[in-house]
Amino acid sequence: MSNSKMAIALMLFFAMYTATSVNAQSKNKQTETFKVWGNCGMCEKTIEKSLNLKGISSAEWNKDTKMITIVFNPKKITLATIHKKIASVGYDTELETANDEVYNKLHGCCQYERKNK
Ligand SMILES: [Cu+2]
Repeated sequence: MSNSKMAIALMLFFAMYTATSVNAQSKNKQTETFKVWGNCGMCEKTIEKSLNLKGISSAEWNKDTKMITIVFNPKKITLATIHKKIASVGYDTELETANDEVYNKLHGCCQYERKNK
């Protein structure tokens, strides 16, 4: 094989290799959307900050719709853990209810109307 053919073969090999690993990565990504009770922009910061964790690539909460969209790697973090994390900073989710004590410590404007317990 000539040198230039060899170079092309190598390039093709790396292109294929890269494509395969990108594919494998996206297979480990799961996107979930669910409701998180809350009020304002400050809530948004608290909620999203609580999800600054290994295995979570993005977390976006919308104060108008109260819906959060999370992109995560289910091999590194489970959806159940994510719900618990949000509840641990004072916010009710569809699956978890925040502790009253934590809720009471939220800023006055953040004391949203609780979900029906
Ligand atoms: Cu708030």
